[in-house]
Amino acid sequence: MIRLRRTNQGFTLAEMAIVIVIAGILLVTGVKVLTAQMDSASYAATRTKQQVIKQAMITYLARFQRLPCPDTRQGQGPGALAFSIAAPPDGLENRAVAADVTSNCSRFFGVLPYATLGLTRETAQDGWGNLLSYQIANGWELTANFADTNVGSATVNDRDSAGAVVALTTQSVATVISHGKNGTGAFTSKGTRAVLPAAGTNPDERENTDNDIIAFKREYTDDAGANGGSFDDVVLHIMADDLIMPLRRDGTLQNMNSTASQQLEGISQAVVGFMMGAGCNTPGNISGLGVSTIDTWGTTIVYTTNYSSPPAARQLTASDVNLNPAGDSTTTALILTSYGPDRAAGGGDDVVLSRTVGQMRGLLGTAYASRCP
Ligand SMILES: [Ca+2]
Ligand SMILES: [Ca+2]
Ligand SMILES: [Ca+2]
Ligand SMILES: [Ca+2]
Repeated sequence: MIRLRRTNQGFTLAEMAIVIVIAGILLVTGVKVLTAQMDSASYAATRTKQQVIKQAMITYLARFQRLPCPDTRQGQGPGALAFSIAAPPDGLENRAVAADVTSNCSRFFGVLPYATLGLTRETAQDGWGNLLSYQIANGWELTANFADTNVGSATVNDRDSAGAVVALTTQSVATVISHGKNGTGAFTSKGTRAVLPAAGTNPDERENTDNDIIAFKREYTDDAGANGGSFDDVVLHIMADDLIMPLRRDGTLQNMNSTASQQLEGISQAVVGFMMGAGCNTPGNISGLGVSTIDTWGTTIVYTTNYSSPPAARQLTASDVNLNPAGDSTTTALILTSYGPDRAAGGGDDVVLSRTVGQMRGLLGTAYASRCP
């Protein structure tokens, strides 16, 4: 009798071992793939949030002609970086003088002032849940400094293929920094701060955590032996053009000019009103007319009248040599000047309103005939 051969003899130990090894490889590979996918999702989420933040900064600049200072402590008090579990970041900017937007930033570097920018805290958290850091070049925090010709003064460095430091720019305005997957130096919404990157082995990531206007923006590398150390920070640096060009395109800057023109028109009318009640005397200055004399860029508007000097007699009279000619349509009687975005006389951006003697007479109307001497 022929004994049937068993067809299913099971796996030998050797076969089992091979299966386990293969399963192990597949598991490790699978976990690696999954981790890589999660990492890449975290990087993508971080970059998306940085673009949202850039848009919020453009909107903020359009509204206030300045950028916010970093958030360096809870509340709006001035002073050093001081977060704790009892006093975590609040997303509100901190200045040298508490809540005074005409005072400088107390620090160049801190947490992104998300609440001041009108953003949620969630928007200020990178793909790993840490708060984004924020760095701002000196001057951009003050409305009084705003000019559409301004550039920044912050340096953003990279490294070349030989590992030498090369500046991507020395005119960056602001930098929004994610401290990446390792999160070293990042602030948490709880008020804690992750241990700083080691100055010796990770100088470039370390540079992204201190209080100055220098930052590094390099390609990702997990090579600890690379010049400047490994690098996983996600850095968005914002140039003046990134902020100004959208304001040019949407007309915000032109609106500032037309606001200035309207303001000069209003002051001119107030001057005429004053003259009607003052025997056609022009005011000695325009500060007491009940209208604002500070222009849209924060500079005092200059008032000039074309009267014989000394301007003891400010009357629009036939006896005034400068204002004499009846119906004169060329002699200038009144000039109001806004120095424009550059806040300095000239430069091609001044906004000027000028009235001739004839125009002033027209504005005074019958008052000129009846009240002017
Ligand atoms: Ca704050
Ligand atoms: Ca990092
Ligand atoms: Ca730095
Ligand atoms: Ca000017």
